[in-house]
Amino acid sequence: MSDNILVTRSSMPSLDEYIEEIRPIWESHWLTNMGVKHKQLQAELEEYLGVPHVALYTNGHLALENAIAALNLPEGGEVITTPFTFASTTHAIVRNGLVPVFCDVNDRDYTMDVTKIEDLITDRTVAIVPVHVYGNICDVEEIDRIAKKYGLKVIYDAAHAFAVKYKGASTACFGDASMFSFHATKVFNTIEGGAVCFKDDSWVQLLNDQKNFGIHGPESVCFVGGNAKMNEFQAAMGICNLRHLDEEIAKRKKVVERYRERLSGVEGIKLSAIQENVESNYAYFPVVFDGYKYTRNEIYEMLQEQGITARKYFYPLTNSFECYRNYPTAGTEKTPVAQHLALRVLTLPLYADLSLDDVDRTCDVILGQKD
Ligand code: T4K
Repeated sequence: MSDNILVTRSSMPSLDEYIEEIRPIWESHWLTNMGVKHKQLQAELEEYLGVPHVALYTNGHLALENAIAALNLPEGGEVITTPFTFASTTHAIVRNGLVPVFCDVNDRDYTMDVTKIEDLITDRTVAIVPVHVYGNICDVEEIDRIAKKYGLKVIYDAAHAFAVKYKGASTACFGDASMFSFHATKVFNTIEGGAVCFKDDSWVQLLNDQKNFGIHGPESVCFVGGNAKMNEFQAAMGICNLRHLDEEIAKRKKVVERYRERLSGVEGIKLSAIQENVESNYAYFPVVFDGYKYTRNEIYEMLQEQGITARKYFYPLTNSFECYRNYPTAGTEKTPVAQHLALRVLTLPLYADLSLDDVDRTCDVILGQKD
């Protein structure tokens, strides 16, 4: 049993395996700009996810920002999204000159409450950016129906949902595009990294140019692009980690099962619903303390005292951020379910190598069974 328990811990290959993978990079001196490892990882991910196209990025945030930019939406257009997420989702919308309109979430799996979307649509609405929060899958069928009815674009923030399947299909298949984060804290990591998955063939060149300064050929710069390329060392880490991913997810599953065994049915403790037709990646284990003998903040402190780190993902809501104070669409009162959750949720330690003893130690503190 370890002393301190972190909220998560990066999955890594053995050092020998990584060295073997980076040796050709070292020997060739080709470090970035869509080199051999970049192309290899891209092809492996297209096959793993069963999608026609994957574009790789240096991080998930730039992947999302670029995917939204590729839609070429009119400045000031409204984008329906959720505030129960990491800062990145809302920032990616705003940094594209668009206005976030916050939809509440449901209290079963914490994804966008699809019954509230249509009420938020105006003649300025241009897109929906839902979040598969904690790896829980949004109601993709209803979102698709609404998007078609009103002619809206859909980009999924699937940062947490890599390797999740719905009805046998990868989460990468839904909407106009899906973004994954491959950050060190994610189920699958490339140190920092991200991807956009899409079906439209015309986006292949567009996304390539966009993440490489808008350079279209040796003497042609066709638009104002940026720099968001994944480098060769990141790609090599991804190639190694992908080999072990299924095994890592199986280990995470055991951790989650133990948490559920210990915490299910306890009065005042609510666990995220197990979704039908979904193969989970066991990315996060959120617990909502609602009417429990201790408050969320008390539990957080009690765990800290025992050297156990939990996280208040996602508190505060993005619609309460200082930088959005002047937006008429901001304000937590417009998303009461999300606010209720944000004040009560803790995500517990979860990673592939977390021992079941450490899960028990965490649960003992929560249940007040620590002497
Ligand atoms: N959309 C959503 C819904 C997201 O959640 C995120 C990112 C994004 C978009 C954007 O994707 P990226 O641009 O990040 O690819 C973390 C991550 O930095 C962030 O990726 C993630 N979501 C967010 C939910 O959490 P922090 O600040 O909470 O992480 P930090 O540094 O406190 O680390 C937490 C624990 O992880 C540490 O206690 C130990 C472990 N750790 C951390 C690092 C950095 C490792 O084991 N290895 C490491 O290298 O933000």
